[in-house]
Amino acid sequence: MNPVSSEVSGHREAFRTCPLCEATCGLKLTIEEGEVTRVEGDPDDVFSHGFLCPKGAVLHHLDSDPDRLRLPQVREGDTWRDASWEEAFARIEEGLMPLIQKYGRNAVAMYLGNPNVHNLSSTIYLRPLIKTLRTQNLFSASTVDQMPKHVSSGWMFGHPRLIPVPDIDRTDYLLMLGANPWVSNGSLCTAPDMPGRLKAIRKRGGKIVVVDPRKTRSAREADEHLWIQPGMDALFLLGIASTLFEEGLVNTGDLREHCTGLVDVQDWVKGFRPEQVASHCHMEAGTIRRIARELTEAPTSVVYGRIGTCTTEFGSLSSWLIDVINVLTGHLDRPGGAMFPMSAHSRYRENKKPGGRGFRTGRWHSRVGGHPEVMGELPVAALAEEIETPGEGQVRALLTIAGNPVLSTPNGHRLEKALGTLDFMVCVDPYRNETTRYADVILPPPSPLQRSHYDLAFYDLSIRNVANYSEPIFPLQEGCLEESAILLHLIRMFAGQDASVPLSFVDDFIVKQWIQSEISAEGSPISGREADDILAALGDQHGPERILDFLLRVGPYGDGFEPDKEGLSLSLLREQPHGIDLGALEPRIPEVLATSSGTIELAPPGVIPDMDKLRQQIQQEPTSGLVLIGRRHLRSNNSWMHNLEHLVRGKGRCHLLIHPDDAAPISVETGQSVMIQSRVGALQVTVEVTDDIMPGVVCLPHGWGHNQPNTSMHIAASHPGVNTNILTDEAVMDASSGTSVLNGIPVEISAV
Ligand SMILES: Nc1nc2c(c(=O)[nH]1)N[C@H]1C(S)=C(S)[C@@H](COP(=O)(O)OP(=O)(O)OC[C@H]3O[C@@H](n4cnc5c(=O)[nH]c(N)nc54)[C@H](O)[C@@H]3O)O[C@H]1N2
Ligand SMILES: Nc1nc2c(c(=O)[nH]1)N[C@H]1C(S)=C(S)[C@@H](COP(=O)(O)OP(=O)(O)OC[C@H]3O[C@@H](n4cnc5c(=O)[nH]c(N)nc54)[C@H](O)[C@@H]3O)O[C@H]1N2
Ligand code: SF4
Ligand SMILES: [Mo]
Repeated sequence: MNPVSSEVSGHREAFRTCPLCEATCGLKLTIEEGEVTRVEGDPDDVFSHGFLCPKGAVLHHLDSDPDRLRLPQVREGDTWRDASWEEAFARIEEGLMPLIQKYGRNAVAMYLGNPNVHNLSSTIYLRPLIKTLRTQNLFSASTVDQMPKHVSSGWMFGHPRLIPVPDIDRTDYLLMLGANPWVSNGSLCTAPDMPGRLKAIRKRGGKIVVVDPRKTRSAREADEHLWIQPGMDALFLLGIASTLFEEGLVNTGDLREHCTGLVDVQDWVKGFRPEQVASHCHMEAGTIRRIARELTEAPTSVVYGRIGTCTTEFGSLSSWLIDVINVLTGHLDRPGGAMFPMSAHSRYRENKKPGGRGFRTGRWHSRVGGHPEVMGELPVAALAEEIETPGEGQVRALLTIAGNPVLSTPNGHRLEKALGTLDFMVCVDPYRNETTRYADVILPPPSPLQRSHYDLAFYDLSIRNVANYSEPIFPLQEGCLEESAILLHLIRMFAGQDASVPLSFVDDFIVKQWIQSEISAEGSPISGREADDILAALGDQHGPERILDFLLRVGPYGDGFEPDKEGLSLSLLREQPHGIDLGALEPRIPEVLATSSGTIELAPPGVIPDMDKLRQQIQQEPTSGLVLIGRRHLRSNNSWMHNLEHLVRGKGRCHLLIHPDDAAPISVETGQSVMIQSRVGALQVTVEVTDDIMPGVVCLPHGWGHNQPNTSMHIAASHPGVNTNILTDEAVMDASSGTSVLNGIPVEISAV
């Protein structure tokens, strides 16, 4: 299908931020005769300076993919048909509202997937949707990803979104655990052109050390690669922290006056000397000590950990230790260390005193497993049991938005079975895939080229303060709905309003709530002003643009709605298609701290149970046996981009990496198949024998397994691969955050 363009003929260039991953690269699109004919990196983008990866280069293929749904789909038995939006919403109302009336709001669960955080409409309208649905059964991809980092940030800094990012452009020493930014392009560290920025560290005489059970591209490009037993980062980090105290290397500098709990930390880490932890990590004690010293000897240094440290049993503990070490070396909140961004849309308060309400979890618990709520969410690993288990509060319906939990969450088989038993399921998704094939109704959002973009999520995790707004490349195709409008329909329905209430009324209500909360906030630039005046100043804008404009104008660089003040606004951003660079990160402690004490709370009680567990674990022999970890590929993006021919063609990639020492006993060679079995599942997969993986570890990527009936992704189906999350175990998680253990899964392998 040809994209509709505002230009019927001729040639034009357009610029937009790539919404696919956290790197936020600027893209330059060439449009001829109403079609995108080329996507390049935008050389003038203030942040990415022309960088792009193979996924960004085919962004337009998502737009033209014939399998991408353009119209709502309703299911009749095992077949699907197009439906009008009116019919689709009516069917949803008939399906969901009686369940809510009969069983209460918790009967409807919601799962929010990863692309939501790359979408302006979702980052704005999901919050009111969550508020109006008011279910305790809220799940998201966060609990198969970064939730441990939210928890440790909540504990230490008082707010789960206060995540310090490694200042990689200025650091002299980067200790990187469980991340492969050469391939992932960075995560919880928004920095387009990660490869270039990492190379620059070494070029200026700095050092990079990578800790990973696999010799990844990032490990190869580093000065040093250290193998680690999967799941044991917490012990390695405890070894470093104990060395810093023992060898008198702790130097918190002028952070000292803003920290509490230092003495407790010293006491807690004592029992984890490198000599006590090394064998469990598969490291040398001397190496751990040396790394600890190097972190303090370098003029600036930073420890950065990502998904390999989060999706393990001690994810929150590891995330906490990473920032503890950054404090102990005196590099938290300092250039070249780990710093807090100040995005253009952040809620900055003039003269704010440090401190706030602090961070709490466990305001409710999951019904079956008793898991504590974290940031309003329950662990997605518990979704299946909440659907399966009868009784009051049972989940009977599911709304997924931009998620594919069948492929991306543990024990996919169990979840699939559970989805098949639901009374009703709705998916907001552009594809009929492994998850959405269970839906009664699928509501498709427009393609990325038909929507605007501003990265509300990732400019808060960015290594520079940057703002960039992208206009849609093409107008909305006829018959399509903006994703914001889809969400507003759902909000209106859950708020108990019928179609006689215009969506614009619901939208006005939402923007007025934003305005009201800002007006009543102390230190806000519009504190005490009249709501109607602010609303009037926003003019005739609507939808996400109006709210974005509002956020920018009351933000730290905004005009504060002062007629004579110069400052950021959406209209100003619209004039800058290559973005605006707002500068390098600056120290923000103590103003930024939101703990109840107003300090960095270094010794949160939440870490104690896991420390006790580890203390016992190191008394015993290290466990042996094969464990499974994951990996990513540059041409892949979780589960959903395998329908683009350019990204999947060539040699298959969904194979199991195995060390020669582990392949020999079962006599398998590269290209042969093995059975791999875990507690929860088994599958057959082709192996690649390589010493890029540690002995005792095997590695399989996630996001594959596309050969399912009743899906409609033809290219993906012809490159199916296998679903590694058939093997991952829903019963094991990081208890503090509810995050699944996706790395370090015990498995057995046999030849077939
Ligand atoms: N090309 C591409 N880019 C992506 C994505 C994608 O699918 N493809 N996904 C995006 C998303 S959603 C995210 S969250 C980010 C993730 O970004 P990253 O965190 O950089 O993700 P990975 O590339 O999976 O790197 C994780 C590394 O952890 C290692 N590892 C596994 N277990 C352990 C362990 O116990 N300890 C240590 N130290 N290391 C371990 C793995 O071998 C792997 O090299 O990437 C984003 N970018
Ligand atoms: N074993 C293992 N499992 C993992 C991981 C791992 O490292 N190992 N990584 C985990 C991580 S970090 C993540 S983030 C999760 C991802 O988990 P999910 O978010 O559940 O899965 P995705 O594959 O990102 O699927 C995204 C879905 O959103 C749809 N979509 C794409 N764009 C849009 C849009 O604009 N609007 C809407 N409404 N829908 C859209 C796609 O069609 C797809 O169905 O997977 C996790 N699973
Ligand atoms: S690195 Fe990420 S943001 Fe940049 S082009 Fe690739 S997918 Fe897009
Ligand atoms: Mo993720």
